Amino acid sequence: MDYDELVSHILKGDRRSAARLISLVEDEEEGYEKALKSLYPKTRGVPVLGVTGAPGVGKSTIVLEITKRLRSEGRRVGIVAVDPTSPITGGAILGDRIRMTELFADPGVFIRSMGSRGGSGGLSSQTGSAVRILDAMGCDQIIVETVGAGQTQVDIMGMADTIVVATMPGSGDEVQSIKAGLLEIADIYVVNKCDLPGAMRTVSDIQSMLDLVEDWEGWKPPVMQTNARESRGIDELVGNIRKHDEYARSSERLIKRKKEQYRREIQELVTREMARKAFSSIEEEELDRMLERILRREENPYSEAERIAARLFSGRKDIASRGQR
Ligand SMILES: Nc1nc2c(ncn2[C@@H]2O[C@H](COP(=O)(O)OP(=O)(O)OP(=O)(O)O)[C@@H](O)[C@H]2O)c(=O)[nH]1
Ligand SMILES: [Mg+2]
Repeated sequence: MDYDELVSHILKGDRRSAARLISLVEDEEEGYEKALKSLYPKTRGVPVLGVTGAPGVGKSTIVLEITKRLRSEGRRVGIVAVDPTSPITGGAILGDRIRMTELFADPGVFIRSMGSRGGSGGLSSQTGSAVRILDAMGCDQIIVETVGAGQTQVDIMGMADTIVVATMPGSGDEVQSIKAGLLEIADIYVVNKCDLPGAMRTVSDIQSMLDLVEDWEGWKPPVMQTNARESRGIDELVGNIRKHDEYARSSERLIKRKKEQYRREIQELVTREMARKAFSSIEEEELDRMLERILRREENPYSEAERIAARLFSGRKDIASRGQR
């Protein structure tokens, strides 16, 4: 893989190369870090919008509508749809594909889906890399859509300048779930599907929840109504997103959030790097003998893990010697 060439194509705005590098990152292909290292200084830190919320509330429809507005201003938009619960990657979460088809023909829009591929679980660092690749490729705005799914989602949202939490009229459970996980991170609340009954009620539920917080330190999240399917309320939403972006760029809150995101990302990378180093120093046969000992109850996984980790720091080459006790 010629990473230098790939990087230079991406910097010229080549979408296919960007897609390729994102795949290499997902597959943890040998040497991909080299490309990311040389891209990082070229990124401009373009605005990142996060849109999150429960399944089916209309996130993709909102993203589609926002994107259409940005496109009418000639801005290039990169969209990353993340579903931490889905193992499907490589650019296709079917639902998003179908709903966003009208954007696929537009060369000024780049859409990518990412899921968790079991195993290493580095979804938030992978999403961070995808965002930077799109930034380096020349996108002026990046939008990350993620389904509400616990900590991973909160982590991923950490890279956004502005976070929209979307919900829809209906059960109070919905508002309850916002309370549980998303209150901390929301900059703007959207009650989508306001054409359905109960929208006002949901708005006032969220409002009264927000009223419990005494000090908003400069930004109290607005609660908005949209009907994304009919493109209503979107201009106001885009207006509030811009307002918040501007506010955020001048506030400590965003810096804190981004530092936290980088910290998690580095943690993920260190963990993976150490595991990789530790395992690459073990011969397959040696590993197999170790696993046999564990199976026979002569050894336990905890002590073996400790020994392997310890070797990283001591520089010792073999662990087999202990087997002969
Ligand atoms: N009535 C009504 N339906 C809407 C509105 N916005 C979106 N929908 C519909 O709601 C369904 C789900 O919309 P999506 O945009 O795919 O929702 P999502 O939150 O991205 O869904 P996931 O990504 O699967 O979690 C689709 O059938 C949309 O057409 C709205 O404002 N009113
Ligand atoms: Mg969606």
